[in-house]
Amino acid sequence: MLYPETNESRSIIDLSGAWSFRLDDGNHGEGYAEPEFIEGTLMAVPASYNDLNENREYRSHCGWAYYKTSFTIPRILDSERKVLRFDAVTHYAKVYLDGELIAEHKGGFLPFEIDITKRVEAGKAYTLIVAVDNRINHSTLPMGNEGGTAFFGSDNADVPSVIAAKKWRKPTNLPNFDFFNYAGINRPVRIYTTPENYIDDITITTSLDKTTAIVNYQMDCIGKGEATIEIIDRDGKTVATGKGCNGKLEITNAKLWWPYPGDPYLYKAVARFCDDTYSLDFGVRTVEVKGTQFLINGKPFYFKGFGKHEDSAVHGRGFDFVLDVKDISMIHWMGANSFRTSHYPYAEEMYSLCDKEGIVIIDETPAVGIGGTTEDIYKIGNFRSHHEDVIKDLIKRDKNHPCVVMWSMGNEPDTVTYPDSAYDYWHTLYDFTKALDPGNRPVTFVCNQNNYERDRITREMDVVCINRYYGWYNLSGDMEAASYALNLELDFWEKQQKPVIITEYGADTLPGFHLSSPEMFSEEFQILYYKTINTELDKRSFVIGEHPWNFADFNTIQGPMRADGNRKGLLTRDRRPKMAAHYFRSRWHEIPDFDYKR
Ligand code: E8X
Repeated sequence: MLYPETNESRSIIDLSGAWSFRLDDGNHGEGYAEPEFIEGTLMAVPASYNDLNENREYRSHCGWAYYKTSFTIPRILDSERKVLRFDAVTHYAKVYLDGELIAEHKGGFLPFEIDITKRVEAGKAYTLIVAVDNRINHSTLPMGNEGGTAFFGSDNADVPSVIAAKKWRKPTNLPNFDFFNYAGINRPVRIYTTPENYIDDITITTSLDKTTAIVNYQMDCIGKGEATIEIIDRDGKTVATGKGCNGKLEITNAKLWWPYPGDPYLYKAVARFCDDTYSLDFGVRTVEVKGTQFLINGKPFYFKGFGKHEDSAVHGRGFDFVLDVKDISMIHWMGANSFRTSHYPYAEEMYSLCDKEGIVIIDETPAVGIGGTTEDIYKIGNFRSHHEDVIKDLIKRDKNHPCVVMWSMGNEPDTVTYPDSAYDYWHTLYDFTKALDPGNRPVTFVCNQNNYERDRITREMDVVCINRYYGWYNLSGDMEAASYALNLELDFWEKQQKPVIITEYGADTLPGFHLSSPEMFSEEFQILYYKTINTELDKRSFVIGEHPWNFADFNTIQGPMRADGNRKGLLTRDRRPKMAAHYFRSRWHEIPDFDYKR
């Protein structure tokens, strides 16, 4: 799916700004409210609605919320094809144009679009209503607990039965994941135009023959006409051209895309079809898992970076380009070279920044929280087809980004309570994902099941990605024991002969809390924790990456284990460095991006 662009043949009408808004009051049908009901309250789009009003309901809401705006298409665009595109509506959307339901979409982190050409006339005003459902359960990704327990929240069981029996509380929307369930129109809404005959999608894959790049392209063209493509280098020089909707081009003496501080060289592909034009940046680079190494352009890469979140004060999970630019700056400042889009696909703009800045991405689906029940989630849950849809849409959206080097099918699913069901689910999904990616990238998922001998799937992934908290959640505060336990596990992984990335490890830390003798939550402990674990990781050549959890503090549901959210950040939520950020800055500027482990 192409990201909207303005050029000689295409235009964009941005619907960002102030929309009318109303939380459902329980008296409306499933996802529709009359326009007059939605009058009155101000809401910003794009943004999560949860932190944008002082009414407590905005954070505890469970169900539908309604947004309303209006638009008019300029007469000069009357002859053009018109498409209404939502970059992300979290988690379920119903879209009404002048009262008519024109689309529904499940999934809160990937774009969807509706061709409205035949539904609108230039010069006329239209009312757009979007109903947004924030409910999460065993059929959604991320997964919720349907009135059960929150990831770290209190459990119904501890509510005196006499109260629970009276069902004193409204339906709850408890997450089985550790981030606040921010909801709403979280990313931009636009109407973009194309000519009648247009380019619907472009796929570019590259390979290398010595110093010549082989560029395979496929343009999905709608309508009748001639298609051409032109490859332009960074100096504006045309280095290859082609005719037809698909073909193979060669770039001699090609410049490769390298992670920063290497040169993330980008070429521009200019595709033309009839009167339509679309320009797409792409990079020439190879990715391959070989033995226990992760090769980029044939060289063993070492992942230095983080699990992140799209999370900030006031915006919630709402798109914040300014923050993305700041995050890129902090990533460079710390000497990092990568991050995982934990635990959902991020906004498209961030991937384009990472293409330009040479920052490597592990691209993750919103499949987090699969488990949290004593029953077999793979039997009682109803999420497989949605999971496949999400993977299809993720690859369709991100397939051309050189910064994306691996797909993560999900985070911390239960793989040991019912290991056979888990194996059947994830093994087949791995094959499904592999088959979909034209770029043939490695595929993984991220596991936190400490019972690594009972978990039969993690070891089958192209790269073993494990979240481990020895010294925090287990052997709390005892770093000597943590080091011992970690080594017992690393001995197990050594035998699997797979590359291993520690995709999460960390300690909640209160900035400014200092102790002469390190104890949990102090800044000194966070550094002791990382120094201890990193010393052990450095001894293992098959460990090819370290991603502390988390890049920054982030918001979660309230609960006895969270003091103003999750505080494991190397940075505070407003991106100020804790002492551990300075520790990693000096460590990572010393560690090379390639050939760190021989
Ligand atoms: C944590 C992280 C959480 O924020 C992340 O989204 C997933 C969790 C740790 C592993 N991984 O809690 O800080 C969970 C351990 C459970 C005992």
